[in-house]
Amino acid sequence: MSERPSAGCFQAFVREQAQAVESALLELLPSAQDQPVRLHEAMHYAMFPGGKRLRPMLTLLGCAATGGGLQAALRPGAALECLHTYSLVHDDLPCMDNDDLRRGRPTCHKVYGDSLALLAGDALLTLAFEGVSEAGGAAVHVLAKAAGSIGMVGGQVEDLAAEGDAAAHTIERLRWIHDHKTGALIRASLLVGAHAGAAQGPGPVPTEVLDLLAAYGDRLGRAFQIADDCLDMTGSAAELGKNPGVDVALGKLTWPALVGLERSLEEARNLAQEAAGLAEQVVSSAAEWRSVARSSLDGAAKVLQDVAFYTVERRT
Ligand code: GRG
Repeated sequence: MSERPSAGCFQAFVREQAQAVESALLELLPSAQDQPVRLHEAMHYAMFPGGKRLRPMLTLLGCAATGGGLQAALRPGAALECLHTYSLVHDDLPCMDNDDLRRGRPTCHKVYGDSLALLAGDALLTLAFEGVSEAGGAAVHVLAKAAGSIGMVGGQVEDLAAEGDAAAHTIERLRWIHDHKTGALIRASLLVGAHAGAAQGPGPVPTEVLDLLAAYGDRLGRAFQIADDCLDMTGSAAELGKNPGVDVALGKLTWPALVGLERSLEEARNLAQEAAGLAEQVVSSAAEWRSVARSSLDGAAKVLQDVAFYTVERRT
């Protein structure tokens, strides 16, 4: 495997953009003092302080790597984080994974009760569509597909079904679950960013650019979920902000359960390497579309490459 490019530049990007992302989130959410206060408090509780904010960062990167200005991607990126947070709130409910720790604190339903946590998740999901609408109809379409029955929710359904069906555990089934449960939203985060930045472009983003960005997102999503499966086995509650060992306890279909930790991490690193190669192609085709120098997108390409490796090596 070749050397990791520009190690650390994704973390520098996150540091630079973190404040703007938090501000966009605060602007998008109704105030916690608005009626109904308890509902809005529950939404704020789930959102702040957040986790890694990976999805809004990917929206910003999808925009930057295709030549757009970051400002246009901030609210759409906040929308992706709302949708992601809804999925975590629902995932933690007793009828799903039944978890009591998330982002280092008691889960939303432990504090606000099951009904309000369910409704806070619903409200975050709906709010996500308000926020993403600012990136145009194509972005709304991308998010709707990624979040629904042929995307994240479909993946969650198959993940739950696989829990009680150890005889049918295969790599193919696992890849399908990961691509839908996790990958669909990661890929959508990038694509929404590209659509958001197209307002300043010479027209809609060409299919070729979108396809390359989607292919990059597919690799990133797979690598991310493999790393997540491994961290469930090797991470601590302090590192993860959630209880480790849940996958094993629930008899979940995971990469380490199927092929072991070492082979799982090797697969994740190979995917990151593939993603890094695709990042080069994304910016080259975007530069051609916008008729700008390829070198003007070099910085974005490096961050896009680095986030792929960060995804595998992270401890949180
Ligand atoms: C409609 C009832 C109903 C359910 C919605 C809950 C659900 C469908 C889907 C859940 C999908 C899910 C939780 C996938 C796991 C994805 C994943 C690895 C989440 C952790 O993401 P991080 O590590 O979290 O980015 P932070 O806290 O850092 O944002």
